[in-house]
Amino acid sequence: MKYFKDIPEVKYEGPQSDNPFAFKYYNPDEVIDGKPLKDHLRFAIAYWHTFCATGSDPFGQPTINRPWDKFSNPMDNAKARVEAAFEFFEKLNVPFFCFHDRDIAPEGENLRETNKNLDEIVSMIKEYLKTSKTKVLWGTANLFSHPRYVHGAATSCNADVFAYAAAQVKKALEVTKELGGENYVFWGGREGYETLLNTDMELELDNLARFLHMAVDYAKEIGFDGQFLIEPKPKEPTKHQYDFDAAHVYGFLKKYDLDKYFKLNIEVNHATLAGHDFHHELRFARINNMLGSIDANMGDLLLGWDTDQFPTDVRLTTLAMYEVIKMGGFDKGGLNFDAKVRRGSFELEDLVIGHIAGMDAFAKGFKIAYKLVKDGVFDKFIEERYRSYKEGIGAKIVSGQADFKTLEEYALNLSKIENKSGKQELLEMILNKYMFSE
Ligand code: XLS
Ligand code: NI
Ligand code: NI
Repeated sequence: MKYFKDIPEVKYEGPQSDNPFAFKYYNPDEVIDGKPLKDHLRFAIAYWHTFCATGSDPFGQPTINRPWDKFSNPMDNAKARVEAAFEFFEKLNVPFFCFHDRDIAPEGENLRETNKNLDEIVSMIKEYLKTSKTKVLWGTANLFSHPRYVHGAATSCNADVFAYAAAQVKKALEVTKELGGENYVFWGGREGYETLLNTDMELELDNLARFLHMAVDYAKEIGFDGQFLIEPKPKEPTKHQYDFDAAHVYGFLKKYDLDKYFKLNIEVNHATLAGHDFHHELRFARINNMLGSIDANMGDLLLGWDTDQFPTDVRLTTLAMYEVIKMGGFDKGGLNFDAKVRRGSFELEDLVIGHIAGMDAFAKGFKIAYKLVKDGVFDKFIEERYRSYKEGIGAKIVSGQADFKTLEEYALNLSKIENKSGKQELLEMILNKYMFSE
């Protein structure tokens, strides 16, 4: 216990508290619907942002200097980072964390050395996990930072790169299994293109599917029973990412017979980059039984990139938790704070405060959403709105008894069509009422 010694253990103090190091709305042990809040929300910390981010951006150098990054040897830094991470997990009493292979251990001279580095850190983490209350929500492989992935990994034009990426994912799967990870994530990294003038889109997509099938087969072979997740994102780093949004990924998985092995990891900021509400992506995933997990952050709508800010917008968290509750809660997934403190928030305590703000916003959102679901506020309205499909011609359409001819006959005899108001303003007013009174 040394890196965060000036920061007290974060406890629930309630909405009256002014203590920046206390939860105001997230009481982990508060039981709602027979389950403590911490099990509803399943918060996770993103190793890369929280322990590796330096605050550098395309215009400027790092602004963040973490005390665990002080060694000249990258393996010494990696070990110090593990110590800092578990100290941090304990301070926040957070149940999970997520990692990329390269966040926890540095690349070596070659793949053998890289794997050796990883093994060393993994055994260290394994020791910590024995006594820690924090577990692994998901693992993944970084197939985008190293220059070898300049043209992509599974969708690279270079078969050697495909092979290298396969070897990396093989190892990352083994490691995720060894650390007890409940999920394994594929985020597209550089799987996309910059220009079609040099791209065989068909081969690249086929190869991506081949790659994912190999991952599924290997997971079976080693007995990894975690949930596979794909994280859609429309652009950045490439101009066009193949895993554009939830609907794209769903179509891709269906085409290649992969849908039964995968669910989706939906990220707020990726949804908005795709021109969707976060709510839209979650709803699409849920109704197709594809909602697996969430990368919890938020963007800035005035900036067109993935700013990965801590989610503090309660309307956003409410509508997100609404979908999670409607799906019956998370199974293996959770809420991973794929979020980083701003470049200007370079003090150590900002890291703690960022997470508290995010956890409070989601706890509050959960409570509001729970009431909305329990009172059937939107359900009742929606049921009434679609009532025409419960009887008469609507019932025939839904049950498959109608065809164009019967519908034409019906329409020819219709004297008048009457529509009703969609009442959007009323529903938004009611949503606000629930938000303000909870
Ligand atoms: C990047 C992604 C990434 C994934 C994990 O935009 O959000 O952080 O979650 O590779
Ligand atoms: Ni993410
Ligand atoms: Ni992202």
